[in-house]
Amino acid sequence: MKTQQELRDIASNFDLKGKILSVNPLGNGLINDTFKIETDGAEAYVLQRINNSIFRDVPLLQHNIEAVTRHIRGKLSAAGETDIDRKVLHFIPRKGSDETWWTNENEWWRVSAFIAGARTYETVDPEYSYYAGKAFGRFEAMLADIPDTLGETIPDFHNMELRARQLREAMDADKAGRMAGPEVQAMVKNILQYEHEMCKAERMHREGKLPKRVCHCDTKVNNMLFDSDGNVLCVIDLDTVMPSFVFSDFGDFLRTAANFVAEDDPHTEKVGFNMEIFRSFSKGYIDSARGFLTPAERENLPYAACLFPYMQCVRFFADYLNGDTYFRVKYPAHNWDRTRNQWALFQSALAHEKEMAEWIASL
Ligand code: GN1
Ligand code: MG
Repeated sequence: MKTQQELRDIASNFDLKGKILSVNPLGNGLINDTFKIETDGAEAYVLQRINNSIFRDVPLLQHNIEAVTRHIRGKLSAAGETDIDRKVLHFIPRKGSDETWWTNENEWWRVSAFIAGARTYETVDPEYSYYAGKAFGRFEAMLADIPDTLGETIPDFHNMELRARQLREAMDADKAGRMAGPEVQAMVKNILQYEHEMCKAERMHREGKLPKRVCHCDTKVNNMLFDSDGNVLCVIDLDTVMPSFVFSDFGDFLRTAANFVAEDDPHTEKVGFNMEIFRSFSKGYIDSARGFLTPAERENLPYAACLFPYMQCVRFFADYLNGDTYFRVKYPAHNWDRTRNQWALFQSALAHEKEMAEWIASL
């Protein structure tokens, strides 16, 4: 834990307006550490320590983010939008530099302008899901013609074949000695049964049937800012913006928004895939993405809705077996509860796959 003084010292490396009054924790991400900086002027800021053991190339990551935010700002202004500073993130350079990060070679930090009067939600109703679908579809649509080539900030981030391989490695190494239990063994068996089916996207890509596009890749519900009237302001948490399949953004939103409970709720009997959220989100998404989606992308959206609970189940499970080195945990069985939860969600999504396909075809 950093002291107030340490945080203020880090923040003072950036070109901020006003005098820093306080630096306090903000939000509940599982990877980076986030703080809000209050100043004596009109501006407030968000200070973040970028988790460098996960994001190994921070300059590449910040170049991606700057390219994306620059491109979106241009699109918004060309469309005659107002209040653009609240609709796209803005990163603050380090003092005396153009670079938007500060490092002591051990820790990496950055600062963005705080967007006032914005809220995040952990759950959404059907109406907000529709807006969220439109916003993520629009995000991808705006980035369809970005001139910059973006790097992969986490190579093969949503590659299911890699995630399955990492699970096998975790099983073989059994670093935390958690493999023996009968429930863990049953989970292994369940997961492996669907491995081939769930790796379909990678096969389609190799066969030239599925493109990579610039996607957000972390479309959790709480990565979207809404204003006080419920309008979407902007998409945040841009560290994972990179080339991927559109399935990433579609599937990961539903993974969080269409679950009746939070992703770590241990009461798996309450977990389920909410079709009402699915219908409104997919309608919004297709309303803005219709112009660029290929038939293969569109037809496979129900697969994407199943893939992401499955992939997240595999990732949480591998981390549980590795001894919780990746996702922040609050108690020893936290990743195990997340694994069971995502497995239950995957089962429920699978049961609705046909119904999803009919709905998508009707849009
Ligand atoms: C992580 O940082 P956060 O909480 O927004 C993770 C996502 C997972 C998510 C699960 C870089 O996102 O991929 O879906 O946790 N981000 C990274 O809650 O691994
Ligand atoms: Mg987040």
